[in-house]
Amino acid sequence: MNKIKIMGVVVVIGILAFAGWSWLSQDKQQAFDREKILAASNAAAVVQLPEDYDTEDVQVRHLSWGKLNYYPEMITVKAGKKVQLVGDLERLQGCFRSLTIPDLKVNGQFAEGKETVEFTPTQKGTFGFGCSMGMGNGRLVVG
Ligand SMILES: [Cu+2]
Repeated sequence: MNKIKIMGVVVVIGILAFAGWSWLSQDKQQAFDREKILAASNAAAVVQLPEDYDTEDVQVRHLSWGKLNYYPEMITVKAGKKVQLVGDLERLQGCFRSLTIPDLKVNGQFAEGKETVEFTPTQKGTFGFGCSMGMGNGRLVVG
């Protein structure tokens, strides 16, 4: 009788230990995956772009893809001068290569061999931009 009780206790302890171990290791695995995802996402957020610059008749600005959104999320230009938006084709993929600024009636497309979208803002203000499907959201500030 005693032997059976002891065996029962041992079996219960064994089951609990196994359940606890698998629960713990699963938790660790998930934590590891989360860290990996976060690290990858942070690495992806580090975007290296050429310097923006202005000449007498054009304002050159660069646009890329950062962390789940366009990068930079805000582009500042002056009214009345042509804007040349240079798309980072390496990071802008799929529909994010289409760029719309609805308020300014800009419907542009970054493509291999034609990586710029040009327009001349005439009115001052802040205008939203995004892809043609309305994903990603940035602001063009015209001063
Ligand atoms: Cu899109």
